[in-house]
Amino acid sequence: MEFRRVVVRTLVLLGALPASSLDKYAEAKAKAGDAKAATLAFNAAAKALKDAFALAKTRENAAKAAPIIERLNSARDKFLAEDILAQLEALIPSDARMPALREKVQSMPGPAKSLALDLGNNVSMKLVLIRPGKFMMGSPESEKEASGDEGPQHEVTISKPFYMGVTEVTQSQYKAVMGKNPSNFNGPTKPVEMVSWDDAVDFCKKLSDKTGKNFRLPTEAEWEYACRAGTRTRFCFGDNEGELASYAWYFVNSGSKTHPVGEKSANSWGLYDMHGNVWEWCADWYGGDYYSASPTEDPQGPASGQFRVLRGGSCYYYPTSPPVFCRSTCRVCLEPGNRFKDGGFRVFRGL
Ligand SMILES: [Ca+2]
Repeated sequence: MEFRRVVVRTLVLLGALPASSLDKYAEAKAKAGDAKAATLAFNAAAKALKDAFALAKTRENAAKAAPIIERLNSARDKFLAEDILAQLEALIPSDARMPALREKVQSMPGPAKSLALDLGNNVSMKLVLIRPGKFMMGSPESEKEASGDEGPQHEVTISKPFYMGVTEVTQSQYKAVMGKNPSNFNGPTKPVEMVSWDDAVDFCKKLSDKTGKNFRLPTEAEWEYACRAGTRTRFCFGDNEGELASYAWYFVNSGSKTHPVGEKSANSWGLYDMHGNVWEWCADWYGGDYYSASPTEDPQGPASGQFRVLRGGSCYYYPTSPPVFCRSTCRVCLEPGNRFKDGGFRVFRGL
């Protein structure tokens, strides 16, 4: 009973503090080893930011959200501040506080827009920052060549910014981390292939050990969000498969072999070969009916399964329409131990 009173009192006190102060308080408590107080403060900070976001949704309340932006200071809050500001721009663009708020948000520190990892022996790996947001995951029933497991199309929130490998992991990158190159189509700047899901996860673990940062495979949702880059069309550039050769190595132009990464056009978020070249392992177990009941925020895939998901299509021949597997929403799956000559991956890193 006493503990409950303390928790309630702490929450009330924390609720009175602005979000960025709560962040600092939580960090101090976490450093001091007081996990309970740190968790309470982080939760209260998250609630304060959610409240600000809700306030900024109606004209009537928008002005109340302005002081909350004034209190946001950490790089972690930059995207949220930008989102709230965008809503205020739509609701109260002439408010007297807006010029100061615009300046404030613009001057807030933000995470680095890209990362370049030094893997040794003159080998590096580039990642690009992807901001959080909402998108429509999966295909509408009307989409040409959509299959049943791509629906129902549903809104998904990617709640945190992240870094995504600009290209598929190359053979030189794989060798720099793992000390070997299992690929069938040899070439240092070609994507590594003949790697199983387990090999890809192992690579991420070794890369994490090497760099001290936490790398992993993207979830299906993160992959599709990054592939779409804000689009709702079959491909990251639109619906017209006649343009696919500008963005992808696929059966029609590849000669059924892989090509050096990054030779085709990137999508609008700076990611290359999301369509074609090699299939890309994602973190998730495959669930054919997963979309009908998946979480709306940061879905992680089914808790268990037999197969892991692959995305994006490849350079190789398939006995159907060549562009079909390159679509942003196409899902295929294989057992995690499978290695094949058009199967690779790219890496994900949280902030
Ligand atoms: Ca690819």
